Amino acid sequence: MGGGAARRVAVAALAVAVLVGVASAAVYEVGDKAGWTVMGNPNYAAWASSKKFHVNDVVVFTYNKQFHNVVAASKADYKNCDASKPIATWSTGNDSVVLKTAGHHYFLCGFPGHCAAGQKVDIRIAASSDAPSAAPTPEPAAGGGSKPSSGATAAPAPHPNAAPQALPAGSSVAATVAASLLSLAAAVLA
Ligand SMILES: *[C@@H]1O[C@H](CO)[C@@H](O)[C@H](O)[C@H]1NC(C)=O
Ligand SMILES: [Cu+2]
Repeated sequence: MGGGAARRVAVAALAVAVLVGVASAAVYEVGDKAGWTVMGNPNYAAWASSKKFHVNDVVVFTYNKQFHNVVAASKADYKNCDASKPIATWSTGNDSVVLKTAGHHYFLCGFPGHCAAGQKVDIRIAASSDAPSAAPTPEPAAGGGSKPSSGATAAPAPHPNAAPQALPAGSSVAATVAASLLSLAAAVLA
């Protein structure tokens, strides 16, 4: 490979690296190595407070689906360990949840007794983090029937080729840099 080609590859690789860095949010395993369980009574409050969550971060719940699940709950239901009115439920045993809004995201295990035994976690994204909106997560309307308002949804497939325009707000400066690098790479490769 000639020097010119090597340089082109290097520039393209740099542009891709910047793009990927901008597009990727942090991914956290809930409970770290312990996972999502009641075995050993993991301290999920300590786990959550040890992280600094941002909008679009991903939390992964890994567990034996025969014994556990993941329920997104309102603050009141979280407090009362009431899994009867889930905002959303996951049950594959390996569930990635994107935290799409600032504020609290409440999760608990819906299996009898597990939440009361401590299998619950309150994941809070500070309003001052680089959120598209500083508004806290609204409480779901009492009585249910409304659409999930937590902003917690199943993780979409990763988009390694996502265009800079598709990037979340808050990374606009970095996205602009990435876009410039990409155009540079495109120009050099042309
Ligand atoms: C969970 O899913 C992710 C992504 O699909 C995969 O990379 C990972 O190995 C899975 N983990 C387990 C414990 O199955
Ligand atoms: Cu459980």
